[in-house]
Formats: sequence, C-alpha cells, structure tokens
Amino acid sequence: MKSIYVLNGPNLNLLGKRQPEIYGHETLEDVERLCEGVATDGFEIRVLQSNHEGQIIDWIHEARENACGIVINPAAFTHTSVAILDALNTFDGPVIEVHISQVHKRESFRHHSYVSHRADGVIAGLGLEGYAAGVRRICQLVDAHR
Ligand code: DHK
Repeated sequence: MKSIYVLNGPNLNLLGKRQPEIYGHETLEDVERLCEGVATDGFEIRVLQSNHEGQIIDWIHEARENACGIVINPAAFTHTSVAILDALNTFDGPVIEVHISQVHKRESFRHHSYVSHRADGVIAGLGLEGYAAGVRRICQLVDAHR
C-alpha cells in the first residue's frame, strides 16, 4: 500500500465554517472522503491539517519515508514559507499544490507562491475538486513509474 499525504495549512481546520463564500460549505472530512473515492487501488490517503508551520515540515520529512506523493494546500504559508519549500525540495515524489479559491483573482499578496517553485502541478479555484484532481494525478504519475 502506497500513501499519498494530503497536507493542509493554517485555518483549514475551519473549512466549511470560515468564509464559506470563498471556501465553500464542505469540510476537511469531505476532502478526505473525496480523495479516498478517487485514489486507485493500492493507494491510501492520509489527510492532515495543522496551523503550525513546523508540524507541516515534520509531516513532509515523514513523507520522505512513508509517502509516494504529496498534495498540499499550504494555505497562507503558500505566500510566506521558504521553509516549506525547502522541505518539499527534500521529497522525491510528485507534489501537487492546491488552492480551493482562485488566488489570482484575489489580493496581490496571494499571487506569489513559494511552493510553486517545487510543485509538479498547481490547481487553483476548483474548490474541493482540486484535491481530487491532485490525487488522481499522483496515482497516474506513480503508476506510470511502477
Ligand atoms: C487558503 C488560504 O487559507 C489562503 O491563505 C490562501 C488558500 C488561499 C485556498 O484557496 O485554499 O491565500
């Protein structure tokens, strides 16, 4: 069984309650159900969320041993964290960056992403469907290399 880590940054624990006009009414449990529904045979999904940068970095280090791919919504850390970029640069498998909202239609400080310097794919503005697309892509890429 290969693991795909689905990592979520700050405030995404409030998904469904926080600014639903931007992030929608669905929750992280819905993200988990959706990702599990699209993962192909032989892949397991681990959805994790933290409000703390260091915890996300520790999970990326853990993924080096335990995961074949990472889907990451770094939330606000997208725009600030060289440390998360550096951690992702230590990971060998595919990395897909997801934003629920269309960040390029929003404030200019959301237009730059440190994580995009490493990501193999970037999805913005598809709502939770972005996570599903990320998982599908990782299954495809990893299966192609088996
Ligand atoms: C989520 C956040 O919390 C913001 O800080 C990002 C991202 C956008 C999202 O669209 O999922 O700017």
